[in-house]
Amino acid sequence: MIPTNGRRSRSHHPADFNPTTARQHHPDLSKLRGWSAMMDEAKLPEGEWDKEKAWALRMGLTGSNSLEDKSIPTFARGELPHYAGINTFLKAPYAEDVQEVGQYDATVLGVPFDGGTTYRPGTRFGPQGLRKISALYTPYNYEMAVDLREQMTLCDAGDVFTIPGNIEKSFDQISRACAHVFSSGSMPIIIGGDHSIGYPTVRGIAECTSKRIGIVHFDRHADIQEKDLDERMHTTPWFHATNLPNVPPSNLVQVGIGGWQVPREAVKVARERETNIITIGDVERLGIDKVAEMALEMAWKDADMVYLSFDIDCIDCGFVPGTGWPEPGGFLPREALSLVSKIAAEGLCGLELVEVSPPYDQSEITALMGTRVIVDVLGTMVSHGVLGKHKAHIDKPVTVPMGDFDGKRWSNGAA
Ligand SMILES: [Mn+2]
Repeated sequence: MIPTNGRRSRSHHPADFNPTTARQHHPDLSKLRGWSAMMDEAKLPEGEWDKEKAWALRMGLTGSNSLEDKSIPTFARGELPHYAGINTFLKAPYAEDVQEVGQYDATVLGVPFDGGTTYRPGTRFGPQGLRKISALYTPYNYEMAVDLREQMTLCDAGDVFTIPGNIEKSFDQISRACAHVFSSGSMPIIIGGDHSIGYPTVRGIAECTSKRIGIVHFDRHADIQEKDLDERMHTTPWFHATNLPNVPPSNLVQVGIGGWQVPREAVKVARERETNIITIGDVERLGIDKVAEMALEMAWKDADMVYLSFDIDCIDCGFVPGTGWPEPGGFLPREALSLVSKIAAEGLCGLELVEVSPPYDQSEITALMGTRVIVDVLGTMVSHGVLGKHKAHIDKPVTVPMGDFDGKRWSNGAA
């Protein structure tokens, strides 16, 4: 039984209701999401939160005698307080031993690499920037009526060891890490890093399956030329990704493209390969719902799973100043969040959030927007029951052996 708190009665006209004299702006509250979300909260479990609080007391000692709330430990552990702690993404458990990621529905993987940047650097600090500001979120979303802590398992595996100044070695490290996470069955959530990582992330996933992968790519830029400044930079990921045998360009959907920063070289490749470009003007004319429908149709056509690559610069640069190539005229935040949720609702095999550059950020708003995209995607996938749907298509498991390291992880003493 859901407590209605007497509010449902407002939707029923009382006997003395007179439509001619009654004021008309008292809505039927039961038609508002504000009301139904309030009711839906009562249906969510909270056992994991109880477990986390018990764990925090065990890990951080019970609190001082003077505290009335006996769930508060002496040392900050777990979600609370939001301003304290050693931050993982969303304060998820740190999977220090990456052999354990398969125990989680999804794994956050930082890729601190900006060696593919052709203008503003700094995205190597993106993973740290997102983790830091992600601490202000709770795992619960009121409007969606989801609680990620209760309804899914998430870990943060830390960062890939990238090699500054060597793009190709970094790509190899990134592909290996992504293949490890993906083949474990956990959905990789990759935090960049510049957009050059789009190629090695998809390559790592693609090698774990014989099935066909579609890509939905949010960006102001097309990112599909072969080389830039003689290397595979952040302007080139989709040229190389769509060369992979199971990642055909016909399943690449590029949304939000436009402005004065799309190189002609990229347009030529997009034309030759017949990728699908939906400009920001198209979005304006057709509307979010129609664009979502079209993008899903093209990305999923004969494909078995879809990967989402979200460049934060697809949002108008007034909202995301901390990025590598700012371009005015992009999505408004509510449009981008709405569209990305509609894409995620059909299921994803992986997500990357790239091009957040904290050194250029103001008040962490760009990192906050990036965090929001990730949690909205997760919340949508949980509420639509599609998290893990892609697992059925992992048919080429990759073994990433532990190697010969067998010593202690930490020692202050003599060897
Ligand atoms: Mn871009």
